[in-house]
Amino acid sequence: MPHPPGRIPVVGDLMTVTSQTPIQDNTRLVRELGPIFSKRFFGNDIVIVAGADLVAEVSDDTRFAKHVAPALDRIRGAAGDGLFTAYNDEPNWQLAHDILLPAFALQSIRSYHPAMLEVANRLTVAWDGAATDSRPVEVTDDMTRLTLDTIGLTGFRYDFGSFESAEPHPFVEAMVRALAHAQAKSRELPWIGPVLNRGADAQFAADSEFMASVVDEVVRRRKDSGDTSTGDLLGLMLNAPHPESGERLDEINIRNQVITFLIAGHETTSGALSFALYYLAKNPAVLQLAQAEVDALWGDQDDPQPTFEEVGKLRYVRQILNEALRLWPTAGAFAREATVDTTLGGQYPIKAGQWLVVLAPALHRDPVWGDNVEAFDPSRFSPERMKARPVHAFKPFGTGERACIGRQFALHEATLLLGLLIHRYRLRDDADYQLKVKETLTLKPEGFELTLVRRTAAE
Ligand code: MNH
Repeated sequence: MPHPPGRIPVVGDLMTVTSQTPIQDNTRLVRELGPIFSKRFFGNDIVIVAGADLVAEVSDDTRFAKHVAPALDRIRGAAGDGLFTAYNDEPNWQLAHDILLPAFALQSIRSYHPAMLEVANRLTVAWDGAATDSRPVEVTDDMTRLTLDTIGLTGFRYDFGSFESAEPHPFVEAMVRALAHAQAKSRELPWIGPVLNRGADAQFAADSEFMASVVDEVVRRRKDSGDTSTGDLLGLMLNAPHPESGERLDEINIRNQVITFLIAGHETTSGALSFALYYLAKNPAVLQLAQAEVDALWGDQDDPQPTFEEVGKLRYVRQILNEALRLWPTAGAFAREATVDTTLGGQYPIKAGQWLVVLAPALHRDPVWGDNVEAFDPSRFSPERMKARPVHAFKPFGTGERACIGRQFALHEATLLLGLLIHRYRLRDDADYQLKVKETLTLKPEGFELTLVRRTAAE
């Protein structure tokens, strides 16, 4: 199997040890080494797959299943057997999945729409102020405020009030540090690493404890309210029995689920929105097409309040999001393990239990996407062009039964917001921002600012 040049005995492929940007490094390596390669790290081989054919194979649920890879396993220190970090054979996965699935039915997402809109209005109030003062906005920070408040209100009827504060909510700070630590720990040097990282480990424990205390507060408030309805995530967690067995989630698992949803429910959507705005600012022709779409709905209205149905009509805006998620899938990698002895690509024997990493940014640059894969072109997601492509060529939400449960939630929230922003503002990239992608398990543009100008009917 191909591997990076310059492999060192014992240590292995050194690049792995030092890098703060493993996803981007590995994506570059795919260009040099091809659609499958291995990386060695102190005697452990990690196999990375990125070719559309190979990913189609590892997406075959009769041969492969989700694997909780080392970096994700570290998150279990905070999220335990919550849905995202549960092992396949932990009974709480199926139990929680069945109990919580109704929170992601179409009718439920419809019921979240007013809260999503309310938070979008918080953002436009803040951005209108910045526009009036010609003050640039920190796009990524504000997208994080928006998505955190949205999951708080819709899932838990808890208000983080992120726009009322100049600093991100302390939950976000603890979470970002915990995720970065999990990424770093999974590539820590043997023996010396745990010693060097002692301080960081203590910080991770403190951050996990702080997140748990936020969760306990969220849960306590609901319990104190005497509200036992099952209309949102927290209501289902606390009050819904399993539809068949009648079994309920226990207290520890509820805590794990709340942390899981507070993290998974905002961090990746925030990045996706930030990348979409970056590409809109850099691609005036795309922005113009999107403006035509939103103007057809809301024309010269000064402050439109989109309905649930209208968000479904923003087809081109949805394509823009998909194209942003193609180039920068904000959960950049997920892992699969063989459930049987098998062969990959007709030549690589894989033993049952062996796992591989699917590298989404590299898959999304496979030749099936054409020969100009770096170009931002939302028309790739027109219905005709989608039909012409292999289904497994696009995996921003993972695959199989452990794929993202929040996909429709995220797409509704993000399409609503992008539609509103495109209608309301001209996006000025005064600083000529050069994309720098920060990796803390998830991907986000770092230091991205925009200057906004309110649009008037004619522009
Ligand atoms: Mn989400 C799993 C990406 C938004 C809740 N999510 C996954 C996986 C990917 C992913 C990839 C699979 C990981 C793996 O195989 O190890 N998720 C995203 C992206 C966005 C996103 C790119 C936004 C854009 N996710 C959301 C939102 C929520 C959410 C919003 C909740 C409201 N995701 C989850 C949960 C899981 C998950 C929970 C774990 C599902 C399971 O294993 O049962």
